[in-house]
Amino acid sequence: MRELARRGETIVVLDDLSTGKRRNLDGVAGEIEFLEASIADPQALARAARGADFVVHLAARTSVPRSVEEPLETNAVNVEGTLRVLVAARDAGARRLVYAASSSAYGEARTLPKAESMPAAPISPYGAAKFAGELYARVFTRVYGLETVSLRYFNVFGPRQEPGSPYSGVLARFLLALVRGEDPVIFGDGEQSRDFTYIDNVVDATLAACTAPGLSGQVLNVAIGSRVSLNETLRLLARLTGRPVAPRYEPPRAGDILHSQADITLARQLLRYEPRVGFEEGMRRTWQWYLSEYSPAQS
Ligand code: UD2
Repeated sequence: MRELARRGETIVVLDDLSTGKRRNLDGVAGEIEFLEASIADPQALARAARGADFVVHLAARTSVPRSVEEPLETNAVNVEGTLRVLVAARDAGARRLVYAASSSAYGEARTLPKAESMPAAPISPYGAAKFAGELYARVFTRVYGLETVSLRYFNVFGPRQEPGSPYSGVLARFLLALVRGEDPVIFGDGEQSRDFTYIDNVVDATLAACTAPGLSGQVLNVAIGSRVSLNETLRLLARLTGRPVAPRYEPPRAGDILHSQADITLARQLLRYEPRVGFEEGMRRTWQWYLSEYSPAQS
């Protein structure tokens, strides 16, 4: 949002604030038309999409374990909701829709790194629903001529990510625990690994995907292209923060993938994408933000 505002674009945001906060738009709120509404609401969607050249569809019900507990709700938002956004973009005559797909589509695929040419094999309701969104996007390209691009984001993190729910992303949860002087929880032995991707890289790829030529119907990985285990992550955090880190180990979660790492060759070629912020630098910036936002002295 901030980058779009910086570029002087006209921006409409539709968000039901089910996980985000109005405050996250501080500093750019004056440059944005904000509609507090859900993607389940076709009228609100039509209003938001009216006159849009590009629709970036980021709304989702995240979390693998929540999808295991509530598969119907996950489907309603991530599949039906995505379908509604596609319909609204089509009806508004948008030039292109960029869909936030997920690395969870790869599921059990054991080969690393994971390339777009590998078959999708999701192992959670969340992964299945996000993959279904890709299929719908491609079908809309083929049947209605709406240009679509699906970006498989790999474990995005950074400032403003909500840390307060059991379903929040693991790095947000780790950082909140450290700020509060609590022990982070690891589900499993901590040797599972992720291609944690700092938000600025995701913004670069997403904006490039709006305008790069010849992309319609494509599915592309967006990541850093390396992986780090949860145990290594906590060791790095101990070093960056200078605080003691003693994780509590609990049983692994259902639907969890063991290792995740992207091949980003295609995004490099087609989007001229290059991750600008590495994992460690991203963690440093994110820690600073959590520190200023959540330190006991601040709240
Ligand atoms: C999946 C997708 C990711 C994104 C996300 C949205 C994969 C590989 N990634 O993320 O791209 O779509 O879903 O929700 O499918 N964990 C702990 N302690 C905690 C919290 C989590 O140990 O307090 C573990 C968790 O069991 C998992 C890892 O950390 O092994 C990452 O969990 P997550 O919920 O941050 O993200 P993940 O990989 O399910």
